[in-house]
Amino acid sequence: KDIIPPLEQLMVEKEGYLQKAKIADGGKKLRKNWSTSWIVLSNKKIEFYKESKQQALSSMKTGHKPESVDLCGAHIEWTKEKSSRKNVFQITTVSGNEFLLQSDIDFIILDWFQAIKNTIDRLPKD
Ligand code: I3P
Repeated sequence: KDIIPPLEQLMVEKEGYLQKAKIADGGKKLRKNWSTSWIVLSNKKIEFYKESKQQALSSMKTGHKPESVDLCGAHIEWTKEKSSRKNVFQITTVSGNEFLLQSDIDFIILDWFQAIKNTIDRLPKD
């Protein structure tokens, strides 16, 4: 029998490591805590895995769920005010979750910004 990969795997648009800090959950401010995250962008959501791709793959087998962010109606913008770090942008979801993403490497963060922005722009706003 042919092995058919789950649809979600076919729709991955970009994946890689970034620095991530969640700063609000459902509109409620959180204490900022930067950590490295393996980030998987598909055509309608972003998944944040706590550590490496390896752990991400093994968590798929164990059924352990990553943090999943619905990009429908989300906003993305560069910010200089929310961090002392360079190359930081913020994603705000309809549900009031706020994430900062950062990389010291200019082209890496620019690629991610464009990819996420393109995904958001392609989605219905509500
Ligand atoms: C925070 C930590 C963050 C820093 C944040 C600090 O301290 O140093 O890295 O954000 O600054 O409050 P703590 O670990 O004690 O919570 P940046 O690295 O993004 O500047 P902030 O309060 O100005 O957001």
